[in-house]
Order: sequence, then structure tokens, then C-alpha cells
Amino acid sequence: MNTLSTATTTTPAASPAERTRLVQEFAYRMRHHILDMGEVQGQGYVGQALGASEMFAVVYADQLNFRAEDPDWTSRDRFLLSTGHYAIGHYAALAEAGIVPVAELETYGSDDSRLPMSGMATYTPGMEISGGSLGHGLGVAVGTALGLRHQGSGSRVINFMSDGELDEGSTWEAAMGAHHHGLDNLTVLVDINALQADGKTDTVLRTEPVADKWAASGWFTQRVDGNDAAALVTAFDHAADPGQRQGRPVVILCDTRIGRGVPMLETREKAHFMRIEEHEWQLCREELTAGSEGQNR
Ligand SMILES: Cc1ncc(C[n+]2csc(CCOP(=O)(O)OP(=O)(O)O)c2C)c(N)n1
Ligand SMILES: [Mg+2]
Repeated sequence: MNTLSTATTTTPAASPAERTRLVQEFAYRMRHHILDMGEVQGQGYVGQALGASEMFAVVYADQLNFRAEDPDWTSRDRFLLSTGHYAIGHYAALAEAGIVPVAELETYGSDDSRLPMSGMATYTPGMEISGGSLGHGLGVAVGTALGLRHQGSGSRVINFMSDGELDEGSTWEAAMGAHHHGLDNLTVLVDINALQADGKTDTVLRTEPVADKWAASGWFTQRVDGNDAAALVTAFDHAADPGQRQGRPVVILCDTRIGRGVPMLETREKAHFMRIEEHEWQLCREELTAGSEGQNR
């Protein structure tokens, strides 16, 4: 939650239903930003970002402690985007959170833009790491959480990663490290969209049963529908309950649908990197506005 600006702010006293509504609305506006940015380049990692909008939204609209006017505020919670190619989704969230001006989104991927196609910490306010080399984000998150604890900081670390990163040995080394050090200031969101660059996750490398593996590594593990804002809010509430969490690092495994909210993109065969024709962008927007994500907005 933003501690200074009132935009998209919720309070601890808000009911779960109200918090869920704020997350849904945030995600809906994010999806429009994602389509607008995608159109600038005519292509990109649009499907993942649409699919993960509720995941970003629950972080920025409900969970993260930050100051939009001061993205480097020492006491901020850290959100680490391990998957640099999801940057288009992160920029949409940063814009909705008031950290990046909405007007700047139209520079996405252009020369000299602060919003390159892959997330770069040195370019973008609010981007904590450059995460394109997959499988490294969790290690950085573990080090960050450990460092904050040594400093006596109460800040939390939230790491966003993908199911493709579960193929990487470094991810599991970091997972064991977090358990070893008892990092209860660390939360991981895994976007399980069942897809990787080379095809469906279960045909590239079978990582299931994923929940059993995290639990066996000592993590407080939950698996939810990652497009269900209410389920995400509830999962974070369970994680905040010391009785359930028991001092463990937290992982929330989020099953999502690529292209969510835009039916014509939900069924694309080439979904990892989408090329979308010039005339299709407006159709995408219309589908988004007409769909369930667009109702009552
Ligand atoms: C260490 C590493 N290996 C390979 C790549 C190339 N690569 C870029 S995206 C991607 C897919 C990874 O899976 P996931 O993030 O689940 O893909 P998505 O769901 O976005 O399709 C790969 C292999 C990379 N960026 N880093
Ligand atoms: Mg994936």
C-alpha cells in the first residue's frame, strides 16, 4: 500500500471484499495499459502480463509498503521481478501505483525510454533488480531478505517468478537457503501459466508436484487461482497469520491463464511472445472492456 499518495490505497481496516474490489479494478486498468504498451511495439510479452495482472495488483494495491514519491525510501518493502520479460506487466503496475507517470508508458521499448522491454533496475524507478537471466531472482531475494533482517529492518521482500524458473537448480538452492535461514520476511509468487519459451511446461520439464516440493523445502505453501483476486487476498491473509506461517518463508503458487481478460489472446498458439496485427489491438481492447474483467468498472 502506498503510504503517502491516496491513489489505489487501502487500509488494514478495509474488509476482504473491499480489498478484493480494489485489486480487481487495479488489474483491469493494468490490462488496458498493457495493451497500450504492446501496441507501441506491435508485439511483446503481452500474454504473460495479462495473465499475471491480479498477481501484480494484489502486491501493489493491497500488500506492498511503498512511497510513490520516493521509490528508494529505505523502509519500503522490496518487490523483485525475477522474470525480466514480464516488465510490461510491472510497468503497468508501477503506473497504477503512481511510481511511473501513465503518460510515460507510450515510450515503452523505445530508444532512451526508462521502460525497456526487459526490466532493468538502473532504468526504471521501482524496479529493484534486472531479472532477465532466469533463475537468479530468488537467490537475490534471499540475500535481500537476509540483509534486511541483519539491519533490523521490518521491510518485506516479495519475489515474483515464473514456472519456467522452476526448471533452474539455482531456484531450489535459494529455496533451501531461505528455509535454512528462517526467512519469514520473504514471500514468493510463482506464475504457473503452464508455458515456457519452448512450449508447455509439462512437455519441457515436468516440475509437478510443485506444491509438494516447496512444502518439502520448508516453505508455507498455498496454491490458488492466480486470476482470482479474492483468493490472492485470502492467501496473503493466511500468510500473515503467525499460527499458519510458523516463521517460514511463504510461497503462493498462482495458476493463471495466458492472455486473461482478452479471449482472442487466451487461445493463441504462439503465446510466449505475441505478434498482434495493427487492426487487432482495438479488438483486444473491446474484448477486455466487454468481458467479465470489464464489468462494473
Ligand atoms: C537463464 C535463462 N535461460 C534461458 C532464457 C531464455 N528465456 C527467456 S523467457 C524463457 C521462458 C521461461 O519460462 P517462463 O518464464 O515460464 O515463460 P513464459 O511463461 O513467459 O512463456 C526463456 C527460456 C533466459 N532468459 N534465462
Ligand atoms: Mg511460464
